[in-house]
Amino acid sequence: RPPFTFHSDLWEPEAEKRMSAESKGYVIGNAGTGETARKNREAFGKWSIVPKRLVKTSSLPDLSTKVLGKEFPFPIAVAPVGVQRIFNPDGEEASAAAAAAESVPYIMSTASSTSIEDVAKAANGNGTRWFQLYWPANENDEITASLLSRAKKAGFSALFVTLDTYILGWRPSDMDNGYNPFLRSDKIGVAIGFSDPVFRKKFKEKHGVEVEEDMHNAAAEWTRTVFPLFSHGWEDIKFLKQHWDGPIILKGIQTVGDAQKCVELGLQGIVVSNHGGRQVDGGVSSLGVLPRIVDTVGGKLDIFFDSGIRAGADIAKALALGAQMVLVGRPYVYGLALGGEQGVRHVLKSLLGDLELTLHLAGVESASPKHLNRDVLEREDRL
Ligand code: HOC
Repeated sequence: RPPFTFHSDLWEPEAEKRMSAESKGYVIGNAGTGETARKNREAFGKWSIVPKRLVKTSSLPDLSTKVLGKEFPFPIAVAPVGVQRIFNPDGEEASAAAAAAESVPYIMSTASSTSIEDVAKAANGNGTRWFQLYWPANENDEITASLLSRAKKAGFSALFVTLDTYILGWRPSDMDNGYNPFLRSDKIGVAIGFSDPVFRKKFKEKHGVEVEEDMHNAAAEWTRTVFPLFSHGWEDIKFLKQHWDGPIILKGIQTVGDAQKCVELGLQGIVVSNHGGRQVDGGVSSLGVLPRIVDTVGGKLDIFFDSGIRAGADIAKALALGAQMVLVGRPYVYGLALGGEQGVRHVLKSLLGDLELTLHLAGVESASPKHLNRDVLEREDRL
């Protein structure tokens, strides 16, 4: 039994006790020495909330936020996490249903262990669904177009394109386990690829057999398709625009220059993220780079944030520094491992309750993500 109230430090070890060595290695899997992941967490401690007193308020904080031209009741989204069936047999369907039940957008990973169409059915078509793309190389543009058209048809309304994962990082925990969930005997990460008509057609043309007749080779090919080794360039964004008529948000932005390019290209948003410290070791903290990016492009596109969120106060700090919505990743994976859909719901509800109380007690007159700003924070080293 997990401790009842969600607390990341308690739920993480409890969840890990229930996982296989591979699943555990995968979820904790940071790049290299773990320095980036560590800095992600430490960065939150560098900013402190300074509560003001006798600030007369008569209502609880309004947690609503506006992104992609729409109002959302809460400033969090469920981050794209792959292969969720390794944590619970209900996998992505449970997380998507939980997100819909809690009125939180669900971002579906290309590396899901469930197909696009099945995730769309999970919440009886309810809830906001966004699709995350691991972007195949130009030679596989036809596959990219197929994924985007399937996502559109299944009611996914925004496209989050992950830019920092053209190859997976140096992750000792996965390497020790010889772990690639796509290549496991149950091929758990390939649901989207194996159900894709264009991937299937191309595989047959190349190898003369159906995907099911040479599963191992097909899984390896799908791995190479979505993690193609080399990055695209800015000039390739036009392909995405031609094939996706909704909002496009680039995920993995860490520099002011890249954020400015997104504005120039007329994109709707960015996710300031370092992939939870799973890709580049010795990197900058995601929260550390957020303020300068907000100062340069804030108001010109929507700013999402992820990497290191574990509690309500973390969400409050990211919002106060200028993010409009925050993506929650590992915490809901622990909820999924411990309690399926209900576990994910519990984590989401707890984070939002914790955020609401934190803002309420911070003595902010208009404690809403829309009005929150740096006045509520101080740099700890300047106190
Ligand atoms: C080879 C399968 O974003 C991560 C994910 C990528 C998942 C695919 C792993 O682990 O950071």
